[in-house]
Amino acid sequence: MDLRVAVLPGDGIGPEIMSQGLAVMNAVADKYGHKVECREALCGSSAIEKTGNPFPDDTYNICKEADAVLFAAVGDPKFDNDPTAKVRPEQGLLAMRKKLGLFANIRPIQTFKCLLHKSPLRPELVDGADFVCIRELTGGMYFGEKYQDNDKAYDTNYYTRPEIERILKIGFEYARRRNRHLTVVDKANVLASSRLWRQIAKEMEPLYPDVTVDYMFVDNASMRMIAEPKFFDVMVTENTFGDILTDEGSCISGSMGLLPSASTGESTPVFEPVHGSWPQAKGQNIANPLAQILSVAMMFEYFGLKEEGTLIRKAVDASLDANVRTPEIQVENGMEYGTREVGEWIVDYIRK
Ligand code: GGG
Repeated sequence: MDLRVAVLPGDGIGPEIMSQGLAVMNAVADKYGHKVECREALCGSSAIEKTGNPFPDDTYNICKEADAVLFAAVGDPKFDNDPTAKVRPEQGLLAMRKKLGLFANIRPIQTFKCLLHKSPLRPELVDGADFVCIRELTGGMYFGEKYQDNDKAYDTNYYTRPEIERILKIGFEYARRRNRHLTVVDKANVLASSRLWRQIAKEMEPLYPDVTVDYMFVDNASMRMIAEPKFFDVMVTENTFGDILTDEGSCISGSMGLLPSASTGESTPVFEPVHGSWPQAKGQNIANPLAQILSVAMMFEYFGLKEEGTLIRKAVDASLDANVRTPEIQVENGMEYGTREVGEWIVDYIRK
């Protein structure tokens, strides 16, 4: 297969984890005879520095012309303490999602047998937990009308029926491909937007008689994820709730550095780690590249290249089993591997 991939390393640890993601992608492409053509583009803080825009038109065009976007992370603390900053790196990510119409963010919450003890939860609670959070990605508070002055501020959690219907449809269909259990997460006891989500989900239920649906308030869902993560199969929720709940999901897996994601919708799909740019770790070769590498697996799988995805997953499992791990998941007294060394080990495994 011929694939054109737009590569957006972004900020902080982004370029380091991206290098490893690309090395793994190229090793798999070589092994299976695929031709992958990469074009790198700016996004986030580096894009603001060079162009004043966190998602420049050139980057948009490169993404639009590609079959897939491989994205790392954006975010830079220098914007946090600058109240005069008119743009922020994160706006680049939001602009990319909006302009490419990527309304569905698929975030699998995975566990790895050998990392169960790295979860702050009891191992028997997380052992076997395996669910997918489908996060609506182009609506809600992140995109609704905003206002801020010195005395007041607001964000608007705006959703329309078509926006809700299309993401719920993805939730129902995903549940059908898994264990036919869909949890709709909202705050319908308080929020009007959530009440519309719930009403539409109930209207759609008869179309999917084979799917068991339950409705859960987001506060209850966040508790249930910790108390009983194996309850969940597919969870569908709005933009803000999904962002927060999936970080919580990393506690089930054992590290933020393990969660990949795919964002799909109307145009080129984007594959990226759930985590951000961890600026404090920039250049230290300590960031876990596995979320980026697993995002490459999701990319191959998206194009129907199942064996390629499986090989990456097998290599990741093998690296963890061999204790080839970055510091945050290393066993006590184990040798610590850097971002680069973990990536190189996985590439060697794939080339074997
Ligand atoms: N790889 C994801 C990333 O860079 N996240 C930083 C961020 O700003 N996230 C906000 C969001 O995902 O909505």
